Amino acid sequence: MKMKDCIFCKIANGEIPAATLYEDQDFRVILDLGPASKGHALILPKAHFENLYELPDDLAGKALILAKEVTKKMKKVLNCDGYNVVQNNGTAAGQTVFHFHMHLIPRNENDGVGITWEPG
Ligand code: D5M
Repeated sequence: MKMKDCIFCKIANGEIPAATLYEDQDFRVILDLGPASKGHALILPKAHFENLYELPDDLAGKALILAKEVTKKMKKVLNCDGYNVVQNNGTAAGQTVFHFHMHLIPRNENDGVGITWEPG
C-alpha cells in the first residue's frame, strides 16, 4: 500500500523522477541525492513500510538478495574495493525518511567515508 505524502512512495512508484538503476514489481533502486560516496544507491520497496520491523519477511529476503545482486554488478562498474549495506531504523539511528530503505555505499581503501554521514 502507498502512503500519501511519502516521498519514497512517490519515487518508488514513478510519480517523482529519480535516477533509477533497477526496477521490478516490488522494488526500485535509485541513486541517493546526498551520497556518502560516488554510486551510493538506495533500495526502496514500492509498498510503504516505515522500517525493518514492519517489512514483511518475503520482502526482507528479496531486498537482501537484491542488495547482493546490485552491489556485485555495481562493484564491477565502479571498480570499488568494497561496500557498506546500511539500514537505519528510527531517528536515534539516523533514519530521516520513514519509508524502509537500504543504503548501498561503495567504498574504497582510505576513502574517509564514515559509518554515519551528513546527507545532502
Ligand atoms: O536516509 C535517507 C536518505 O535518503 C539520505 O541519504 C538522503 C536520501 N534522500 C532523501 N530524499 C531523496 C530523494 N528525493 N532522492 C534520492 N535520495 C533522497 P536515512 O537512512 O533515512 O537517513
